[in-house]
Amino acid sequence: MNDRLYSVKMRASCGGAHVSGAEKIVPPAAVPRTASALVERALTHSKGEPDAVNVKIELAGDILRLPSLPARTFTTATAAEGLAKAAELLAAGGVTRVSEIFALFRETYAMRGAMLLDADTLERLEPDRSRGVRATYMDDADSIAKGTASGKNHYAEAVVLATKVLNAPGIIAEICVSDDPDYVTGYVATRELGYCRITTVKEKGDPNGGRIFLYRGPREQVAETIRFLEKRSVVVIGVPVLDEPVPERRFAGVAAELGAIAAAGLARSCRVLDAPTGPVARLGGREVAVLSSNDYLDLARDERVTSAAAAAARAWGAGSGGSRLTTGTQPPHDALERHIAAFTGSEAAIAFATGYMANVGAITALARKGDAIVSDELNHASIIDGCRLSGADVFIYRHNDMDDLGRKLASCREYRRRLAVADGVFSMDGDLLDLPRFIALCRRYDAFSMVDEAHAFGVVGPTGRGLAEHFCCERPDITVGTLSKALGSEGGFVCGSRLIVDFLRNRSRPFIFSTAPGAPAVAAADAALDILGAEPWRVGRLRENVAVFLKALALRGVSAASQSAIVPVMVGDERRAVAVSEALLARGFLIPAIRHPTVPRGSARLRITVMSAHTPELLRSAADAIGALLREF
Ligand code: WAQ
Ligand code: MG
Repeated sequence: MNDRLYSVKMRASCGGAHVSGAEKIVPPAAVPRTASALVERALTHSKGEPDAVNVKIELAGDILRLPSLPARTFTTATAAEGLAKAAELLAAGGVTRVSEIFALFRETYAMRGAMLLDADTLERLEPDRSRGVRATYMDDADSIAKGTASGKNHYAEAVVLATKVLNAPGIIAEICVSDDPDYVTGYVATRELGYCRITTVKEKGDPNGGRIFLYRGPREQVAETIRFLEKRSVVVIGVPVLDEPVPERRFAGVAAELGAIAAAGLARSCRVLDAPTGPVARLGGREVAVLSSNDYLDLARDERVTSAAAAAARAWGAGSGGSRLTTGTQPPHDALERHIAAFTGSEAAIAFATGYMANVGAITALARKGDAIVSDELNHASIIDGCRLSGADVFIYRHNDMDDLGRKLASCREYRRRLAVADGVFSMDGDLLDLPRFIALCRRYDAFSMVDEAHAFGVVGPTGRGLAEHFCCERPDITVGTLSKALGSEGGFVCGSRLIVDFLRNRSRPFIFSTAPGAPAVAAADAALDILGAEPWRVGRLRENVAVFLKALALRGVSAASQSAIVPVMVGDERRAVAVSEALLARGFLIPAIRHPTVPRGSARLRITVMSAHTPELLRSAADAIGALLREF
């Protein structure tokens, strides 16, 4: 870079009033053509023909090189929209009293320079109020490198100016509206947000415009700030290329979709239950009975389980710090997997971070393009997602219709591999898979049998070991279970033969690419499994509670059936289901309305889950309320 640079400044006026001005910092060889380009610009300015043009050429002093502010564009359709955006940006930059600041633009028109305002008191700080403060001696490094005075480029010149201004001591923001009646674009610049172009900030034809610099700092420093703005030579490096403004339609599309969900009565949000997981919670400061938890055996808050989690956190850390195949496997992971295998009578087990991942991970590992999956129409979303992700051809059979399953399997003989998959307990209906026939059909057609026992584990079978125990039959090839429901912790698992488990460890992407569950959750599940083994009465208590509840509903004329701890009460219409659910909450019962897309449209329902910790009195009063409200609505 040439050491000697010249500042070339142009100023045009008419009848003594400022018309236009511009400047460049250029090497000596570029001075003549720069001067002539600026004069040409003065004579063709849209604000009018000048009667005097001043050109000043002087050696620039010491040059301060500053990186450009980042720049972005906001597309606005009207002046009002643009000013609202400017207000929002200024507020984000810590400037309040924005409307009072905008009102001052009525006074800036005749000024050559900018208003310098105290950002908080709005006092004028510049000594010459009719002239204002002029930021000068600055240019874009690129135009110096090229040695040219490129034609007027509102944008690049404004970025250069704003970069210098925001580097002046105490300046926290700048707002600019062009005084060119044909140029409606302006900007707000702050230190954090950079240069924010706003495509429309005034009406076309409006000659009013100006600049306001906002200062926050000691009064003694103001003179230094003005000296910096008016005298210091600055070259700005890397002015960003001006992007085509892109209107932000993507958010509008999402907002419309969300609006449609709400309009259909299907909006959802999370409510905060302010209590440990269990049969009672606090909701909005009120105590409610929870009849919708998956913590079937009341183990999530059991002292033995929470102590195991706390001890594991101290012994092994809160998180595992890695995936299972890198650094995430610790003694608790190994112990839990052996414990699950022993409890279920399987050769081996493999733990996943969630039950969802266990389903997706098993299905996508075992089936791919060229394979066939035969899946119950009411299977859980995680099974459906696993089927879709696998790339296999998917055949849906009618809910629990083993004849249909047989036909579908028979039609898939030509595929490389077949996998039949079903929920053990169907999560929205509470009924059981016909496991013996399911396994027999899979055998006949050499298909993998896979059953998700998320809602069966700890619930179904005399000691909670699931469907095989209930039906006194063998296990499917692949059993998926969860640590998050009856075991009161979090995570999922697959158990089966050593072959299958070894295969999943090598092929299951959610297993391979997820961070291993933390030792506290793993140790909690292990402790809960100990309790489940030692206290099978919990499973019996749960079954008795379900019987009490079903009988109470029947006595009140509400028909419901269940072979698990999930009791659906059919309502049908989505809004009616929501109304009943809300009325139940008002009476202190937390029972959600299950709607589309979880269940088919028009089959909305109340979904009650019974816990071993519910008292028969509570279950009877819940049945009372359900019966009364179904009649009322
Ligand atoms: N220092 C201080 N204030 C100035 C300076 C300066 N060097 N130059 C102009 N002003 C004040 C003065 O009051 C003008 O009337 C007012 O600002 C507007 O100046 O597309 O063209 O040169 O990204 O008309 C912004 C958008 C264009 C650019 C701004 O301002 C884009 C523009 P103008
Ligand atoms: Mg102008």
